[in-house]
Amino acid sequence: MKRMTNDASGLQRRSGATYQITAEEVQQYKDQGYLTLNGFLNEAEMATLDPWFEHFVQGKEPGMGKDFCDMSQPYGTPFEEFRLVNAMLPSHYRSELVDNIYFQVAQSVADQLYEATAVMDYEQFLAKRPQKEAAEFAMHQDLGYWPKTENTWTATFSLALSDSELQNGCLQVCPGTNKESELRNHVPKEFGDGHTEGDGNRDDSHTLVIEMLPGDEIVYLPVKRGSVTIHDERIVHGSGGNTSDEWRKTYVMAFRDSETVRQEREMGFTHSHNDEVNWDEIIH
Ligand SMILES: O=C(O)CCC(=O)C(=O)O
Repeated sequence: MKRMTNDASGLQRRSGATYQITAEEVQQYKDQGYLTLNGFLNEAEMATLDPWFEHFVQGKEPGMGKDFCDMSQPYGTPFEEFRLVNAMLPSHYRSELVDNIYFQVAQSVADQLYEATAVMDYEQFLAKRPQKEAAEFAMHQDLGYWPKTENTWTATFSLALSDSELQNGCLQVCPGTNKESELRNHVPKEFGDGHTEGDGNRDDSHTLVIEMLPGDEIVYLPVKRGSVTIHDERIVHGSGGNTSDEWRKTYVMAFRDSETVRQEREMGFTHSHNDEVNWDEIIH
């Protein structure tokens, strides 16, 4: 394949399901813990994902339990009041999504970012309702949500199904935090009505939050529909509310080392909110 420059468009970089990235981008991911890749999927490919996204975020998939929830509010919030709609593990519920084109192209990039074997660990659909200022995804490090494993390598892709902008609450990261030696302390999010997650047992909500430090600099990552951001497991990130008249729609897919995923499953951890695990015991 021909050598690519960082500003080459997606169309120039794609060959079948392979999206070629540059050595500079691999290095940027290692150093800075995030990356943006434009033109990841074309419009025809995006159109194969849209109906499934709508099916899930409109709450049409039965039997999801806590896998269908609002990440900005406690479990049990009525659907009509959802702000940050979250549907976990869509391809577990609908086999039509297994091995979809997004997965294939993301796998091709994960393979270039990682020198060992990267496998898809989990995916999720996220949608922010229009004019919901409180549809925030609380700042966190992904590792704060996950079990302790020796190898923590991760590449989490966020595919924009709608243009993702500052006004509708695009992803935001704190560069440099990916290099911090210690993971920050994650605590259950408080919901302002005296309702917390409840002693960290995750019965009431899944959402954790960290304290931001005075030196934390926020960089916003707006992307067009069909483009992706990728972030690692240590970078402090989250997203703001949606003050626009349009939905923000995102398809998240995370790749981790194959042995890490095997260890997670051995602990009974699948990234489903319905997992019956002792969260206090296994989580970082
Ligand atoms: O896209 C967002 O709003 C946040 C997603 C996120 O935090 C994640 O995928 O780890």
